[in-house]
Amino acid sequence: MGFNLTFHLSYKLRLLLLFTLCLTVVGWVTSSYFGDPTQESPKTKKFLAFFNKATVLEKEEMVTNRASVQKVELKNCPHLSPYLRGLSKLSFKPDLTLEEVQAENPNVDGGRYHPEKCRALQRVAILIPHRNREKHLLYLLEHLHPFLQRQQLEYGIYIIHQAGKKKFNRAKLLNVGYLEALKEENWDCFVFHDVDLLPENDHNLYRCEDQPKHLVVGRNSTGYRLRYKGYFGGVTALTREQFFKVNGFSNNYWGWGGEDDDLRLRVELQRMKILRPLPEVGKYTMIFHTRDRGNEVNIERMKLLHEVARVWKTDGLTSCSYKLLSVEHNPLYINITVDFWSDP
Ligand code: UD2
Ligand code: MN
Repeated sequence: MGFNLTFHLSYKLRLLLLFTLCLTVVGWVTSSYFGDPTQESPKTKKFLAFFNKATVLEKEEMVTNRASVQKVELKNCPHLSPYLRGLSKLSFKPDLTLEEVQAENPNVDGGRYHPEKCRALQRVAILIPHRNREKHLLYLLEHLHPFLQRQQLEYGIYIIHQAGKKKFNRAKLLNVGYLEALKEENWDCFVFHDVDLLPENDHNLYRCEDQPKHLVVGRNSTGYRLRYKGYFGGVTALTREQFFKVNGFSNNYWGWGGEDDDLRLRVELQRMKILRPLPEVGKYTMIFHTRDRGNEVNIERMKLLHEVARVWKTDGLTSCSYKLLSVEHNPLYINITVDFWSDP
């Protein structure tokens, strides 16, 4: 019986204890649910702060993730840019400065640009042979940057500057431009561009086709007519592969003339065809100039033109040797300065 009483008591006690425990738990739970939120315990506060921070971080991460996804998933730019204006009248401000042109082109970074809102269809390197034509260069930069941006291209402008006073070699400079530009970007398309030629119509697209393209159909000085059949001078566009296939330009044309016809022969030897825009589209203004000192007419040019079929494989990109003096990334262009050893 004594045993029974103890058992009974302890059983009641245990029930009571259990009941009190339940009450405490219910009380605690309800107080933390319905209690004054400003009365949170330091522990709860800490937890809530951590939780809030984690949520903010997670939200931020989602935003950045979305941004990077957007970058990867940028849509291709349209085949025809909506920003084209057609034929435009060119103007030449006599006191134009490089600083002004820089201020007009805040989106160009180290001579390069790419559209913000879409993925350019081609990456284009513009190669400009240069010596002692600073004023022409300034007008070309002023005109070409907005022109190329209206065409929604990804591009880089390279000035290949021949140092020293040796005879000028336009073609070899352009070979250097191709080789050096490819060291920093795998450009799809190369536009070989005289410094003094300004395109008048932005429908003249600075991108490459499945055949080499001659962009200058006519100039102001020649009544906008093609100079002669097969003429391939001034501005041409070849893909990386097309230019590689012809082994680039010849390196042997010192002084004025012939190097453009040589390139045309190389293109024809590879059974490629030359494309041209419509006359209305392929209009250029050439800034007036006289023949430069150090670029006298090359009297060897006819002889060289007869040898193209025999020498093109060994004279060109594969044999282009030069002394690289500097590569500078200026705000509006990449300046490559070279010197050549040989001079006839
Ligand atoms: C024609 C061709 C050009 C080239 C040249 C013969 C056209 C529109 N252009 O130009 O592509 O075939 O005949 O070589 O048909 N340069 C300098 N500094 C110099 C010399 C030349 O920067 O001291 C550069 C400059 O980019 C110039 C280019 O070489 O635009 C061609 O020389 P040019 O303008 O004297 O020859 P041009 O107008 O007869
Ligand atoms: Mn010229």
